[in-house]
Amino acid sequence: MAAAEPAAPQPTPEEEAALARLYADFAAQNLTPLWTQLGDLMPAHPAPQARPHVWEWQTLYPLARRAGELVPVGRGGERRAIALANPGLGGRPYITPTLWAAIQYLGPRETAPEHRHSQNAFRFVVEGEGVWTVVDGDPVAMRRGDFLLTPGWHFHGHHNTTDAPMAWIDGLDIPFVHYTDTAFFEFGADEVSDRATPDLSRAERLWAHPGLRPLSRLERTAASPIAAYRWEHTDRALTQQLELEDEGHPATVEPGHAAVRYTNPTTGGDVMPTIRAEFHRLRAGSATATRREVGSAVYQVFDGTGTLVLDGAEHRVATGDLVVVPSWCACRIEAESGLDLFRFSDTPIFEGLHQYRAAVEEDPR
Ligand code: GTQ
Ligand code: FE2
Repeated sequence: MAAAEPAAPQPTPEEEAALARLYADFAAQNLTPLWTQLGDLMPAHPAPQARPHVWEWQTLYPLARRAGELVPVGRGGERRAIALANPGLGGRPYITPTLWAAIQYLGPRETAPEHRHSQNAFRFVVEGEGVWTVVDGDPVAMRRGDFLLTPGWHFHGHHNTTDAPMAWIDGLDIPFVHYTDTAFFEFGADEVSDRATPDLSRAERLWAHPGLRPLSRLERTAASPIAAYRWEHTDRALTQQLELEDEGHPATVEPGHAAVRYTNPTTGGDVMPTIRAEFHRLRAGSATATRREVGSAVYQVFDGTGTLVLDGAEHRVATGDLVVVPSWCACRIEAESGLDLFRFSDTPIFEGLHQYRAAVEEDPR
């Protein structure tokens, strides 16, 4: 910089009064000057309102069960789904600015009616079985460890075929669609349209064969046509990554950390346009690097215990617990026992818009 800047002249009382009138006239005309908002609107790096937070499964599940006793499921309310509301987002039912996460509870023999919406949805099952979700007339069994898709504008309803309740988590892009005023919704059948209970959906019989694509379906689709990604496949992939590492072959993300991404077989990309989903497995005693990423993510512990260190604060977690990691939050995962984690995020939105960034922090040890 050149010579020292002269001190700014003090405004006169007349100038101050004129300035106050100017701001009042701005407000009256629905105008806002940039210079009073710059730091908030254009921070040096993401400064999320969403906060890191943990919801414990042992707290969530009994609350969902109480809702099952008191609140019927049916047309109008549509779903007995209880959203995880990020404490930084002013009471809105959003776990992040883009993502919805909820625990959904279906009592014995209950049915959640069919509908469709432009929001993309998935289910992930941490415990239980006996519900079939019927997606565009195709019954899809839901069991422990399965990851199930209901991409936007596909009809879907759920029914519990057993005498035991079942709960699972839903992930949707409801906040993103709400903020952008792009939502459409339609009711479907009051009952599910097909009450068959096959082990495998038609979608899986056509699509879920590793590396094999049906020649009758060569077009690219925006969302994956695979209705269910079964636990046995996910588990086997992770087990074999760790076996390869044991044998001295590179296979893991970093030492002791196996991971897979669920993909759309017609593109090789993410399962749905707005949502990325992955499964991570850490060996007992291992830890990840500390990473920051543009976009927000949610983890559900599938099995085991460990600690998530989020912007330096330690959060202990156990099976079923859900953890939200806001945009650009520094995240390190430490496994106590072996730790299995389901993860979903809004990353495809920001990759698609060329806004994605990530950084690895120096190892503090
Ligand atoms: O199961 O169809 O948690 O439409 C939120 C909206 C679940 C569902 C949710 C939904 C559903
Ligand atoms: Fe739905």
